[in-house]
Amino acid sequence: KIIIMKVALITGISGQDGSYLAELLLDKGYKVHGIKRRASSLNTQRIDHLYQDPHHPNQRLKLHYGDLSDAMNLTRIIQETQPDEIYNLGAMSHVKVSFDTPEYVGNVDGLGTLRILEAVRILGLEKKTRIYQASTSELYGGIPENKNESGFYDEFSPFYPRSPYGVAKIYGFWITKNYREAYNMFACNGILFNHESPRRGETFVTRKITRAVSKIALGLQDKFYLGNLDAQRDWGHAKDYVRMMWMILQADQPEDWVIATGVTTKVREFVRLAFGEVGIELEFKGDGVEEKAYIKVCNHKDYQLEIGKEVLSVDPTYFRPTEVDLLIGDPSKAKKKLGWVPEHDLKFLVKDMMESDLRLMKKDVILLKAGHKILKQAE
Ligand code: NAP
Ligand code: G4F
Repeated sequence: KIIIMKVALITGISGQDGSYLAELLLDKGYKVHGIKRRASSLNTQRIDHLYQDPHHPNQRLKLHYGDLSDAMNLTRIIQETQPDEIYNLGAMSHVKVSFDTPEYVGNVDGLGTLRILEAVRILGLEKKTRIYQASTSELYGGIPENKNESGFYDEFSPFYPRSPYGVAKIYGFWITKNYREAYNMFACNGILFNHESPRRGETFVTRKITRAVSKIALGLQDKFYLGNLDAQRDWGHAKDYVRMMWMILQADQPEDWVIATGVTTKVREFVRLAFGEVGIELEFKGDGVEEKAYIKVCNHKDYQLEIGKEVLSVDPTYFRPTEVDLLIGDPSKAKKKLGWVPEHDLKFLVKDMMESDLRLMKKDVILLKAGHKILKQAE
């Protein structure tokens, strides 16, 4: 009996989503190819556990050097791997950083999507290869009047991006839709709202919080700084969202899909929840840039911090030139048509991230005791 193994190609395989998606596809029996960038230091920590012996005959994960700014390289990799499914997750994905590197972001996040689509077309793979494009809730820009009647952003809500990242991603969204319509390609956008995990990049707000709270609880750091505490995000767990990426490419028709939890939470509340995981209750005082958080109650036997200690201040460095104030999505279409049900809620997410970062930071306590210097705070 011949078993036909599906082949997937993932750009951005070394990122948060790429690593969970690679795990999922390998579990499903896929051969997985991933594109990684050449860097002066190792950048595959999130997938190293999947890639222990590249010489093993049963190794179903293969990494290729490449970059979304290099059309020849992408075309060659697609030609060599002949994928059934391409997941275009590669991107400079930090909204604040995109204000500092707008041309680069336009090239990689916008034109990079075109390069993938065009390579598939040039190689005559339009019928064979299905394409998932990592679109984003940043496309909506949080404009209040663009929400639907129930107060959510859905597949019909107008876009109004508020950063070079959002503007580049809107090109990726439309070029994907255009290639679907123009060349009958199975190319889909997942409009994903924020999703986090213990593997989230250290400079996104949730991970910055769980890392800092863990360090403060363990006595490795006194306080930390954030930007806009009033921003609201619809935060889900990355594991639920990569499952949906795969479901999108198994659907009968190529379409665009909103993936979200339907619940929105302020950054300040995320801070409270993270401290709650180490038995600490906070008191917030002051307004705007003067706002600070202090320890009000501390009742965990392992984490004893002084009542009244200042643990958080606002630093305007982290404000964005244009902010997306509030995001909340309606995933009804994905639930109804594809049967997607998220398995994790915000409470679980915070717990998962805190447990992981506490484990990680405890290693720093051991290093500190051995006389090593400790990592600087992530920005
Ligand atoms: P991430 O952790 O920042 O990972 C991004 C990946 O893209 C990394 O593997 C990175 O490689 C790679 N990359 C960056 N520049 C590249 C380039 N020039 N050429 C090729 N690869 C490049 O992002 P994520 O959270 O997993 O998100 C995955 C995708 O979904 C991104 O496109 C993001 O914009 C989008 N998205 C994310 C969310 C979210 O909340 N997480 C929501 C909506 C949409 P290195 O490891 O070498 O840096
Ligand atoms: O965690 P963030 O940096 O994520 P942001 O900007 O929402 O973007 C993420 O989600 C998008 C989906 O909507 C993705 F497309 C994108 O790739 C990325 O994954 O910031 C969340 C909020 C913002 O309003 C920000 O102003 O938190 C606020 N914030 C407050 N203090 C901070 C900080 N954000 C960061 N990164 N660092 C702070 O100190």
